[in-house]
Amino acid sequence: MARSSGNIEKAYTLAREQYAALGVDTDRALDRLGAISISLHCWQGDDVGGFESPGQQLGGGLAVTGNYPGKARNLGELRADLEKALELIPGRHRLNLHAIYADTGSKRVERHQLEPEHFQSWIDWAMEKKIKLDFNPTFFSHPKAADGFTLSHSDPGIRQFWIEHGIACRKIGAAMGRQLASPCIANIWIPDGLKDTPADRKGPRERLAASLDAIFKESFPAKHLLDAVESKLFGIGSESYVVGSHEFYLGYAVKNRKLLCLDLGHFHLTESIADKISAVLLWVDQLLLHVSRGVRWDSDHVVILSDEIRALAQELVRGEFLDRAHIGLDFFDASINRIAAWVIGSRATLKALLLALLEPAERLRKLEAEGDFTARLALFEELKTQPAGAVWNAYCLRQNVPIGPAWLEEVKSYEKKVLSKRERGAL
Ligand code: RNT
Ligand code: ZN
Repeated sequence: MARSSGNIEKAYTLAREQYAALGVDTDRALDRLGAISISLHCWQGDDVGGFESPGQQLGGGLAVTGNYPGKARNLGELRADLEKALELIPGRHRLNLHAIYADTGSKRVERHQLEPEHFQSWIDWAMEKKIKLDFNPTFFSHPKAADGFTLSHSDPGIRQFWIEHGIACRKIGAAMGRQLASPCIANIWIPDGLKDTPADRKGPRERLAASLDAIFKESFPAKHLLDAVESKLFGIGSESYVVGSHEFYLGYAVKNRKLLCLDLGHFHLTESIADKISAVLLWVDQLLLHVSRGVRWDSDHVVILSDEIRALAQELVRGEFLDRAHIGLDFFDASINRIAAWVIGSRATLKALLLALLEPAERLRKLEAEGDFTARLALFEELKTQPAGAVWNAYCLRQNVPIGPAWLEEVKSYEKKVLSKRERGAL
Protein backbone atom coordinates (compact mmCIF):
# COMPACT_ATOMS: atom_id res chain seq x y z
CA MET A 1 0.00 0.00 0.00
CA ALA A 2 1.34 3.47 -0.89
CA ARG A 3 2.26 5.47 2.16
CA SER A 4 1.23 9.08 2.53
CA SER A 5 3.76 11.66 1.42
CA GLY A 6 3.57 13.24 4.91
CA ASN A 7 4.91 10.07 6.49
CA ILE A 8 7.60 9.73 3.86
CA GLU A 9 8.76 13.27 4.66
CA LYS A 10 8.65 12.63 8.40
CA ALA A 11 10.69 9.45 8.07
CA TYR A 12 13.13 11.32 5.86
CA THR A 13 13.60 14.10 8.40
CA LEU A 14 14.51 11.55 11.07
CA ALA A 15 16.81 9.70 8.69
CA ARG A 16 18.50 12.94 7.70
CA GLU A 17 19.28 13.65 11.37
CA GLN A 18 20.63 10.16 11.91
CA TYR A 19 22.91 10.42 8.89
CA ALA A 20 23.98 13.95 9.84
CA ALA A 21 25.18 12.57 13.18
CA LEU A 22 27.53 10.34 11.18
CA GLY A 23 28.69 13.26 9.06
CA VAL A 24 26.57 12.42 5.99
CA ASP A 25 24.50 15.03 4.12
CA THR A 26 21.47 13.15 2.75
CA ASP A 27 20.23 16.09 0.65
CA ARG A 28 23.58 16.20 -1.11
CA ALA A 29 23.48 12.44 -1.63
CA LEU A 30 20.08 12.77 -3.32
CA ASP A 31 21.31 15.60 -5.55
CA ARG A 32 24.24 13.49 -6.61
CA LEU A 33 22.05 10.46 -7.23
CA GLY A 34 19.75 12.57 -9.39
CA ALA A 35 22.67 13.41 -11.67
CA ILE A 36 23.40 9.75 -12.48
CA SER A 37 21.89 8.27 -15.63
CA ILE A 38 21.67 4.55 -16.20
CA SER A 39 21.49 3.26 -19.74
CA LEU A 40 18.55 0.87 -20.05
CA HIS A 41 19.21 -1.96 -22.47
CA CYS A 42 16.44 -2.20 -25.06
CA TRP A 43 17.10 -5.94 -25.51
CA GLN A 44 15.49 -6.95 -22.19
CA GLY A 45 12.18 -5.97 -23.82
CA ASP A 46 12.16 -8.71 -26.45
CA ASP A 47 14.73 -11.31 -25.33
CA VAL A 48 17.52 -9.94 -27.59
CA GLY A 49 15.44 -10.72 -30.68
CA GLY A 50 15.50 -7.46 -32.58
CA PHE A 51 13.19 -6.73 -35.50
CA GLU A 52 15.46 -7.47 -38.44
CA SER A 53 13.68 -10.62 -39.55
CA PRO A 54 10.82 -12.48 -37.93
CA GLY A 55 11.73 -15.54 -35.91
CA GLN A 56 15.45 -14.78 -36.00
CA GLN A 57 17.37 -17.10 -33.68
CA LEU A 58 19.57 -15.60 -31.00
CA GLY A 59 23.21 -16.45 -31.69
CA GLY A 60 26.64 -15.59 -30.40
CA GLY A 61 26.46 -18.05 -27.52
CA LEU A 62 23.83 -15.91 -25.80
CA ALA A 63 20.82 -17.57 -24.23
CA VAL A 64 17.54 -16.21 -22.93
CA THR A 65 15.40 -18.65 -21.00
CA GLY A 66 11.71 -18.36 -20.17
CA ASN A 67 8.56 -17.60 -22.14
CA TYR A 68 6.68 -15.07 -20.05
CA PRO A 69 3.86 -13.76 -22.20
CA GLY A 70 3.68 -10.26 -23.65
CA LYS A 71 7.09 -9.61 -25.16
CA ALA A 72 7.41 -6.63 -27.47
CA ARG A 73 6.93 -7.73 -31.10
CA ASN A 74 7.71 -4.48 -32.88
CA LEU A 75 9.26 -1.06 -32.39
CA GLY A 76 6.02 0.54 -31.22
CA GLU A 77 5.46 -2.05 -28.52
CA LEU A 78 9.08 -1.90 -27.38
CA ARG A 79 8.90 1.89 -27.06
CA ALA A 80 5.61 1.72 -25.16
CA ASP A 81 7.10 -0.83 -22.75
CA LEU A 82 10.20 1.30 -22.25
CA GLU A 83 8.07 4.35 -21.55
CA LYS A 84 6.21 2.39 -18.88
CA ALA A 85 9.46 1.22 -17.28
CA LEU A 86 10.96 4.72 -17.33
CA GLU A 87 7.89 6.10 -15.54
CA LEU A 88 8.67 3.82 -12.60
CA ILE A 89 12.39 4.49 -12.23
CA PRO A 90 13.42 7.66 -10.39
CA GLY A 91 15.75 10.03 -12.28
CA ARG A 92 16.61 10.68 -15.95
CA HIS A 93 17.96 7.72 -17.83
CA ARG A 94 19.34 6.68 -21.19
CA LEU A 95 18.46 3.97 -23.68
CA ASN A 96 20.95 1.53 -25.12
CA LEU A 97 20.07 0.24 -28.60
CA HIS A 98 21.45 -2.59 -30.71
CA ALA A 99 21.73 -2.48 -34.50
CA ILE A 100 19.06 -5.21 -34.85
CA TYR A 101 16.50 -2.68 -33.60
CA ALA A 102 16.80 -0.54 -36.74
CA ASP A 103 13.66 0.98 -38.21
CA THR A 104 13.95 -0.01 -41.86
CA GLY A 105 10.23 0.02 -42.60
CA SER A 106 9.28 -2.94 -44.75
CA LYS A 107 12.72 -3.01 -46.41
CA ARG A 108 15.45 -5.45 -45.44
CA VAL A 109 18.68 -3.54 -44.98
CA GLU A 110 21.86 -5.52 -44.54
CA ARG A 111 23.88 -4.68 -41.45
CA HIS A 112 26.81 -3.21 -43.33
CA GLN A 113 24.43 -0.86 -45.11
CA LEU A 114 22.68 0.55 -42.07
CA GLU A 115 22.57 4.35 -41.96
CA PRO A 116 21.61 6.96 -39.38
CA GLU A 117 18.26 7.33 -41.18
CA HIS A 118 17.35 3.81 -40.00
CA PHE A 119 17.54 5.07 -36.44
CA GLN A 120 15.95 8.46 -37.03
CA SER A 121 12.62 7.35 -35.57
CA TRP A 122 14.46 6.27 -32.39
CA ILE A 123 16.28 9.60 -32.26
CA ASP A 124 13.04 11.54 -32.72
CA TRP A 125 11.35 9.46 -30.04
CA ALA A 126 14.31 9.95 -27.69
CA MET A 127 14.26 13.69 -28.35
CA GLU A 128 10.58 13.87 -27.50
CA LYS A 129 11.00 11.78 -24.35
CA LYS A 130 14.20 13.64 -23.34
CA ILE A 131 16.23 10.43 -23.36
CA LYS A 132 19.83 10.13 -24.56
CA LEU A 133 20.92 7.15 -26.63
CA ASP A 134 23.76 4.63 -26.61
CA PHE A 135 24.43 2.08 -29.32
CA ASN A 136 25.87 -1.34 -30.17
CA PRO A 137 26.70 -2.95 -33.48
CA THR A 138 25.21 -6.46 -33.55
CA PHE A 139 27.87 -9.05 -34.36
CA PHE A 140 25.63 -12.08 -33.72
CA SER A 141 22.32 -13.63 -34.81
CA HIS A 142 23.37 -13.54 -38.46
CA PRO A 143 24.40 -16.13 -41.09
CA LYS A 144 27.80 -14.43 -41.39
CA ALA A 145 28.37 -15.02 -37.67
CA ALA A 146 27.31 -18.66 -37.81
CA ASP A 147 30.90 -19.95 -37.79
CA GLY A 148 31.44 -18.36 -34.40
CA PHE A 149 33.79 -15.75 -35.87
CA THR A 150 33.15 -12.20 -37.09
CA LEU A 151 35.86 -9.52 -36.89
CA SER A 152 38.52 -12.20 -36.40
CA HIS A 153 37.22 -14.58 -39.08
CA SER A 154 39.88 -16.10 -41.31
CA ASP A 155 37.81 -15.25 -44.41
CA PRO A 156 38.62 -11.67 -45.45
CA GLY A 157 35.18 -11.27 -47.05
CA ILE A 158 33.34 -12.07 -43.83
CA ARG A 159 35.73 -9.90 -41.85
CA GLN A 160 35.14 -7.02 -44.25
CA PHE A 161 31.36 -7.34 -43.90
CA TRP A 162 31.64 -6.99 -40.13
CA ILE A 163 34.18 -4.17 -40.37
CA GLU A 164 31.71 -2.28 -42.54
CA HIS A 165 28.98 -2.98 -39.99
CA GLY A 166 31.20 -1.52 -37.27
CA ILE A 167 31.93 1.56 -39.39
CA ALA A 168 28.23 2.02 -40.18
CA CYS A 169 27.33 1.77 -36.50
CA ARG A 170 29.84 4.39 -35.42
CA LYS A 171 28.25 6.81 -37.90
CA ILE A 172 24.85 6.00 -36.46
CA GLY A 173 26.12 6.47 -32.90
CA ALA A 174 27.69 9.82 -33.81
CA ALA A 175 24.39 10.96 -35.36
CA MET A 176 22.57 10.01 -32.15
CA GLY A 177 25.11 11.88 -30.02
CA ARG A 178 25.06 14.95 -32.23
CA GLN A 179 21.29 15.25 -32.50
CA LEU A 180 20.65 14.52 -28.84
CA ALA A 181 23.58 16.66 -27.63
CA SER A 182 25.08 13.92 -25.46
CA PRO A 183 27.91 11.55 -26.40
CA CYS A 184 26.61 8.20 -27.56
CA ILE A 185 28.64 5.26 -26.29
CA ALA A 186 29.07 2.76 -29.09
CA ASN A 187 30.14 -0.53 -27.60
CA ILE A 188 31.71 -3.39 -29.50
CA TRP A 189 31.20 -6.93 -28.30
CA ILE A 190 31.87 -9.90 -30.58
CA PRO A 191 31.22 -13.57 -29.87
CA ASP A 192 34.37 -14.89 -31.58
CA GLY A 193 35.91 -17.94 -30.00
CA LEU A 194 36.25 -21.70 -29.97
CA LYS A 195 34.55 -24.54 -28.18
CA ASP A 196 37.69 -26.62 -27.93
CA THR A 197 41.38 -26.00 -27.43
CA PRO A 198 42.75 -23.93 -30.31
CA ALA A 199 45.96 -24.66 -32.14
CA ASP A 200 46.31 -20.97 -32.95
CA ARG A 201 45.34 -18.38 -30.37
CA LYS A 202 47.44 -15.67 -31.96
CA GLY A 203 46.00 -15.44 -35.49
CA PRO A 204 42.43 -14.48 -34.59
CA ARG A 205 43.67 -11.89 -32.09
CA GLU A 206 45.92 -10.30 -34.69
CA ARG A 207 43.00 -10.17 -37.11
CA LEU A 208 40.69 -8.71 -34.46
CA ALA A 209 43.20 -5.96 -33.70
CA ALA A 210 43.47 -5.10 -37.41
CA SER A 211 39.67 -5.14 -37.85
CA LEU A 212 39.20 -2.82 -34.87
CA ASP A 213 41.81 -0.44 -36.27
CA ALA A 214 39.86 -0.35 -39.54
CA ILE A 215 36.57 0.30 -37.73
CA PHE A 216 38.09 3.11 -35.63
CA LYS A 217 39.92 4.78 -38.49
CA GLU A 218 37.48 7.65 -38.83
CA SER A 219 37.46 9.93 -35.82
CA PHE A 220 34.38 11.62 -34.43
CA PRO A 221 34.21 14.39 -31.85
CA ALA A 222 34.06 12.97 -28.32
CA LYS A 223 31.01 15.09 -27.67
CA HIS A 224 29.15 12.94 -30.20
CA LEU A 225 30.68 9.49 -29.91
CA LEU A 226 32.65 7.46 -27.37
CA ASP A 227 33.92 4.03 -28.44
CA ALA A 228 33.96 1.14 -25.98
CA VAL A 229 35.24 -2.44 -26.28
CA GLU A 230 33.86 -5.31 -24.22
CA SER A 231 35.73 -8.45 -23.21
CA LYS A 232 34.35 -11.83 -22.22
CA LEU A 233 35.60 -14.90 -20.45
CA PHE A 234 33.63 -17.56 -22.32
CA GLY A 235 30.31 -18.13 -24.04
CA ILE A 236 28.27 -21.11 -25.08
CA GLY A 237 30.36 -22.59 -27.89
CA SER A 238 33.41 -20.52 -26.96
CA GLU A 239 34.30 -22.26 -23.72
CA SER A 240 37.97 -22.82 -24.47
CA TYR A 241 38.98 -19.64 -26.22
CA VAL A 242 37.57 -16.12 -26.57
CA VAL A 243 39.42 -13.90 -29.01
CA GLY A 244 38.40 -10.66 -27.29
CA SER A 245 39.57 -11.55 -23.81
CA HIS A 246 40.07 -9.11 -20.94
CA GLU A 247 43.81 -8.77 -21.54
CA PHE A 248 43.23 -8.23 -25.25
CA TYR A 249 40.79 -5.35 -24.77
CA LEU A 250 42.51 -3.81 -21.77
CA GLY A 251 45.64 -3.49 -23.89
CA TYR A 252 43.70 -2.31 -26.92
CA ALA A 253 41.79 0.32 -24.93
CA VAL A 254 44.92 1.68 -23.25
CA LYS A 255 46.87 1.85 -26.49
CA ASN A 256 44.07 3.32 -28.59
CA ARG A 257 42.39 5.50 -25.97
CA LYS A 258 39.08 3.67 -26.04
CA LEU A 259 36.64 3.09 -23.24
CA LEU A 260 36.88 -0.34 -21.65
CA CYS A 261 33.61 -2.12 -20.99
CA LEU A 262 33.55 -4.38 -17.95
CA ASP A 263 30.53 -6.68 -17.85
CA LEU A 264 29.84 -8.12 -14.41
CA GLY A 265 29.09 -11.49 -15.95
CA HIS A 266 32.31 -11.70 -17.94
CA PHE A 267 34.81 -12.66 -15.28
CA HIS A 268 35.43 -15.64 -13.04
CA LEU A 269 32.73 -15.70 -10.39
CA THR A 270 35.20 -15.08 -7.59
CA GLU A 271 36.75 -12.05 -9.29
CA SER A 272 35.69 -8.64 -8.02
CA ILE A 273 34.90 -6.19 -10.79
CA ALA A 274 34.69 -3.48 -8.13
CA ASP A 275 38.37 -3.96 -7.42
CA LYS A 276 39.27 -3.52 -11.08
CA ILE A 277 37.83 -0.01 -11.35
CA SER A 278 40.55 1.96 -9.60
CA ALA A 279 43.23 -0.13 -11.33
CA VAL A 280 41.87 0.27 -14.84
CA LEU A 281 41.00 3.95 -14.47
CA LEU A 282 44.68 4.72 -13.96
CA TRP A 283 45.22 3.71 -17.59
CA VAL A 284 41.99 4.38 -19.47
CA ASP A 285 40.03 7.63 -19.35
CA GLN A 286 36.57 6.19 -18.98
CA LEU A 287 34.78 2.93 -18.32
CA LEU A 288 31.53 1.42 -19.44
CA LEU A 289 30.02 -0.95 -16.89
CA HIS A 290 27.57 -3.60 -18.01
CA VAL A 291 25.66 -4.28 -14.86
CA SER A 292 24.47 -7.84 -14.83
CA ARG A 293 24.20 -10.77 -12.41
CA GLY A 294 25.80 -14.07 -13.11
CA VAL A 295 24.39 -17.07 -11.31
CA ARG A 296 26.99 -19.83 -11.58
CA TRP A 297 27.96 -18.48 -15.00
CA ASP A 298 27.29 -15.48 -17.29
CA SER A 299 23.58 -16.16 -16.94
CA ASP A 300 22.41 -12.55 -17.28
CA HIS A 301 20.00 -12.64 -14.36
CA VAL A 302 18.19 -9.44 -13.36
CA VAL A 303 20.35 -7.22 -11.18
CA ILE A 304 19.42 -7.14 -7.51
CA LEU A 305 20.86 -5.20 -4.58
CA SER A 306 23.66 -7.72 -4.07
CA ASP A 307 26.96 -7.29 -2.28
CA GLU A 308 28.61 -7.27 -5.70
CA ILE A 309 26.58 -4.33 -6.98
CA ARG A 310 27.04 -2.53 -3.69
CA ALA A 311 30.80 -2.99 -3.88
CA LEU A 312 30.79 -1.67 -7.44
CA ALA A 313 28.84 1.44 -6.42
CA GLN A 314 31.10 1.97 -3.41
CA GLU A 315 34.17 1.94 -5.62
CA LEU A 316 32.62 4.44 -8.03
CA VAL A 317 31.78 6.81 -5.20
CA ARG A 318 34.84 6.30 -2.99
CA GLY A 319 37.17 6.71 -5.94
CA GLU A 320 35.24 9.75 -7.22
CA PHE A 321 34.80 7.97 -10.53
CA LEU A 322 31.14 8.73 -11.16
CA ASP A 323 31.92 11.07 -14.06
CA ARG A 324 34.32 8.59 -15.67
CA ALA A 325 32.17 5.48 -15.47
CA HIS A 326 29.06 4.98 -17.57
CA ILE A 327 26.55 2.54 -16.21
CA GLY A 328 24.49 0.36 -18.53
CA LEU A 329 22.29 -2.59 -17.68
CA ASP A 330 22.89 -5.90 -19.45
CA PHE A 331 20.70 -8.83 -18.54
CA PHE A 332 17.89 -10.74 -20.17
CA ASP A 333 15.30 -12.74 -18.32
CA ALA A 334 12.22 -13.99 -20.16
CA SER A 335 10.83 -15.87 -17.17
CA ILE A 336 9.34 -12.78 -15.51
CA ASN A 337 7.52 -9.65 -16.67
CA ARG A 338 10.09 -7.89 -18.85
CA ILE A 339 9.11 -4.37 -17.76
CA ALA A 340 9.44 -5.43 -14.13
CA ALA A 341 12.90 -6.78 -14.99
CA TRP A 342 13.98 -3.31 -16.17
CA VAL A 343 12.47 -1.63 -13.13
CA ILE A 344 13.93 -4.08 -10.61
CA GLY A 345 17.41 -3.93 -12.16
CA SER A 346 17.43 -0.13 -12.45
CA ARG A 347 16.06 0.49 -9.00
CA ALA A 348 18.53 -1.96 -7.48
CA THR A 349 21.45 -0.25 -9.23
CA LEU A 350 20.25 3.17 -8.07
CA LYS A 351 19.79 1.92 -4.52
CA ALA A 352 23.34 0.58 -4.51
CA LEU A 353 24.56 4.00 -5.66
CA LEU A 354 22.50 5.73 -2.99
CA LEU A 355 23.90 3.48 -0.27
CA ALA A 356 27.40 4.33 -1.47
CA LEU A 357 26.58 8.05 -1.51
CA LEU A 358 25.36 7.76 2.08
CA GLU A 359 28.77 6.73 3.38
CA PRO A 360 30.80 9.17 5.49
CA ALA A 361 33.60 8.88 2.93
CA GLU A 362 36.02 11.32 4.52
CA ARG A 363 35.65 9.87 7.98
CA LEU A 364 36.23 6.34 6.72
CA ARG A 365 39.30 7.42 4.78
CA LYS A 366 40.67 9.20 7.82
CA LEU A 367 40.20 6.18 10.07
CA GLU A 368 42.03 4.06 7.55
CA ALA A 369 44.86 6.56 7.18
CA GLU A 370 45.24 6.62 10.96
CA GLY A 371 45.42 2.84 11.04
CA ASP A 372 42.22 2.55 13.08
CA PHE A 373 40.94 -0.52 11.32
CA THR A 374 38.74 -1.40 14.29
CA ALA A 375 36.70 1.78 13.90
CA ARG A 376 36.62 1.37 10.10
CA LEU A 377 35.12 -2.12 10.40
CA ALA A 378 32.70 -1.04 13.13
CA LEU A 379 31.47 1.90 11.06
CA PHE A 380 31.08 -0.21 7.91
CA GLU A 381 28.87 -2.58 9.88
CA GLU A 382 26.80 0.16 11.54
CA LEU A 383 26.20 1.79 8.16
CA LYS A 384 24.44 -1.31 6.93
CA THR A 385 21.46 -0.69 9.21
CA GLN A 386 21.13 3.08 8.89
CA PRO A 387 17.72 4.20 7.55
CA ALA A 388 18.62 4.33 3.86
CA GLY A 389 15.14 3.10 2.93
CA ALA A 390 13.63 6.35 4.22
CA VAL A 391 16.06 8.34 2.08
CA TRP A 392 15.26 6.20 -0.97
CA ASN A 393 11.52 6.70 -0.45
CA ALA A 394 12.02 10.46 -0.21
CA TYR A 395 13.96 10.31 -3.47
CA CYS A 396 11.14 8.42 -5.21
CA LEU A 397 8.64 10.94 -3.85
CA ARG A 398 10.68 13.89 -5.14
CA GLN A 399 11.18 12.23 -8.49
CA ASN A 400 7.50 11.53 -8.75
CA VAL A 401 7.66 7.77 -9.10
CA PRO A 402 5.81 5.17 -7.00
CA ILE A 403 7.11 4.59 -3.47
CA GLY A 404 8.19 1.11 -2.42
CA PRO A 405 6.50 -1.84 -4.12
CA ALA A 406 3.67 0.37 -5.44
CA TRP A 407 5.34 0.40 -8.87
CA LEU A 408 4.45 -3.27 -9.26
CA GLU A 409 0.73 -2.48 -9.30
CA GLU A 410 1.33 -0.27 -12.31
CA VAL A 411 3.23 -3.02 -14.10
CA LYS A 412 0.46 -5.49 -13.28
CA SER A 413 -2.23 -3.20 -14.62
CA TYR A 414 -0.17 -2.57 -17.80
CA GLU A 415 0.20 -6.31 -18.14
CA LYS A 416 -3.53 -6.74 -17.96
CA LYS A 417 -4.40 -3.86 -20.27
CA VAL A 418 -1.59 -4.15 -22.82
CA LEU A 419 0.72 -7.16 -22.55
CA SER A 420 -1.99 -9.80 -22.21
CA LYS A 421 -3.48 -8.66 -25.52
CA ARG A 422 -0.27 -9.54 -27.35
CA GLU A 423 -0.64 -13.03 -28.67
CA ARG A 424 2.44 -15.15 -28.36
CA GLY A 425 4.45 -14.96 -31.54
CA ALA A 426 1.77 -13.33 -33.68
CA LEU A 427 1.69 -9.67 -34.71
C1 RNT B 1 27.41 -10.55 -24.35
C2 RNT B 1 27.67 -9.16 -23.94
C3 RNT B 1 26.93 -8.12 -24.71
C4 RNT B 1 25.48 -8.48 -24.94
C5 RNT B 1 24.68 -7.41 -25.61
C6 RNT B 1 23.37 -7.92 -26.10
O1 RNT B 1 27.91 -11.48 -23.49
O2 RNT B 1 27.44 -9.00 -22.58
O3 RNT B 1 27.05 -6.89 -24.08
O4 RNT B 1 24.85 -8.85 -23.77
O5 RNT B 1 25.42 -6.81 -26.58
ZN1 ZN C 1 27.63 -7.01 -21.82
